[in-house]
Amino acid sequence: MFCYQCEQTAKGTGCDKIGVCGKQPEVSDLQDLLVFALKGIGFWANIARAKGASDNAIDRFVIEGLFTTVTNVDFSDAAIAKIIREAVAMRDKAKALAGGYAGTIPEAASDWQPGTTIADMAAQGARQGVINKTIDPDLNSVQNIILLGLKGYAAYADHALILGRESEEVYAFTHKALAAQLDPTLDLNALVGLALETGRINLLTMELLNTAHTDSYGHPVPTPVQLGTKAGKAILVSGHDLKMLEELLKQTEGKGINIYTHGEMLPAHGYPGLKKYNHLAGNYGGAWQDQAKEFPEFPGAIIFNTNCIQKPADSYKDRLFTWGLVQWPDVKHIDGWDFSEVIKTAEAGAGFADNPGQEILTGFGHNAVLNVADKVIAAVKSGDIRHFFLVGGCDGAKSGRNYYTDFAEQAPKDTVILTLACGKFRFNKLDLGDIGGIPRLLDVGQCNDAYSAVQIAVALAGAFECGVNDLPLSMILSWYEQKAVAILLTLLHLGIKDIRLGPTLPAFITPNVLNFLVENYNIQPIGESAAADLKAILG
Ligand code: SF4
Ligand code: SF3
Repeated sequence: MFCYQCEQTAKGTGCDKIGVCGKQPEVSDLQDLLVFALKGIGFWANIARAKGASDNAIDRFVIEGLFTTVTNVDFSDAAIAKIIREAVAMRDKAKALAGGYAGTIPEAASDWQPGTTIADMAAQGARQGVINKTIDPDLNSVQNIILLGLKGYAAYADHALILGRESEEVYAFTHKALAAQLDPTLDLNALVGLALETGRINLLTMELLNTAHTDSYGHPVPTPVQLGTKAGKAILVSGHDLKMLEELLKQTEGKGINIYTHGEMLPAHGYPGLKKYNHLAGNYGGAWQDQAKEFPEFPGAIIFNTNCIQKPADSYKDRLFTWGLVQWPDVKHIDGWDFSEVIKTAEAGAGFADNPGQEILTGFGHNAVLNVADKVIAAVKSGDIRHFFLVGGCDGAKSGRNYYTDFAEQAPKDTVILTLACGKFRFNKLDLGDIGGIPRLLDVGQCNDAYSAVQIAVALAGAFECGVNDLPLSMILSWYEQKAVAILLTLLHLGIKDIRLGPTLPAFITPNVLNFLVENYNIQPIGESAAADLKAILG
């Protein structure tokens, strides 16, 4: 195995024996074979589309296949082997749709067949890893940046699809970019162009998902979220999928079961169409990396609908469920929309007693923030707000991530912090007060709500008649998995400069590619201390 797609990769260079995330070598090799198969599908689907032919089943399959390989989604060798077999059938379908091709057919798009056993398939995958020694390392680096960006937005496209939204433009680009992975004639310029285009398509996908969310559940409104517990049986929902949460809320109504959010589900509380359920009781626990510590104490059923699942301890494994593309070997998987088994498990659990706790605020999507735009603009003009920070992104286990807590704590009182994604758990319980009624900490939502943050920044730039780079706004980002890569590409596509990124820089970026990013975008690693960075930014 060799995998270097996430921030916690071994020694900062790559996992080559077992994943730090818990991914077994065989699973990693199977994921590589799946990606290889998806490139082959992309090759043919891209040709077919140029001739005016497409197939929605292929389009959707590729998105789901890519999302399957995102960090902390699918740890099941049997599940991935099944998807590989389906992928080969999809490739043949795409090839038939393309109706012939006169050029050279790359190996990934040839008529290769998967081995009969999982071990055979893993051995095939081991030969198709992400490091391609036959090409220049910088080209390979940008190829992998594109691939990881595709994986990232595939997650968002999948959530949008579950709510009935999809985009031909997203599908067409995905196939084009997968095909490009097999094209040895593309030079660095062409690949960098594709990487920025990946960022544009991610923006489009996040917009699609935002529309799907707000059309289904209304625009988020500022909402206090209980961190304590309510008497009753309990189910904990972790992940990003709002539709799955809604279905569970419907199926548990009037049953004396309370639903708690975990991690990236926290912003669900801000949506009128979800907060209307009285038994959406609160948020339990911190970000994903704390689950092994927090889940044993949860007295009910727990269900993951997307990343980030970790190896479950025996103390809660029999109360744990997966849904959608998430799979862990020997953990019960709910296929479809019937959650009765989860409900039964919750009913058998002890449940919580009444124990009210702290309340935190969520629900500051672009609609809510722009509703008070006049107030915000006046506060900037009067000098009451000196600077905005977007402190957002993924959380993770590294100790260096304390930087983000320090940053929020030490940001001067005349600054406002916008935050999103699970990195917020580092500081969302701090009472940062307000500036003339505007809370100093605004939770914009999930990682995909980076779309909302972009809308806020663009609206502010419009109000001040300047570019986003000229706003008193600094972006302090934390990354962990591939959705963060997609979002970073979006920010680069928008021409946003001076981003500070941490806790460490990605292993898949070569020194030359990093130089390119520094020269063109002044992207920089977070500094030694939050205090020093705050001083450098604010002067
Ligand atoms: Fe290692 Fe991250 Fe890959 Fe897991 S996803 S194997 S931790 S690089
Ligand atoms: Fe977190 Fe896994 Fe990235 Fe959606 S839940 S941000 S890490």
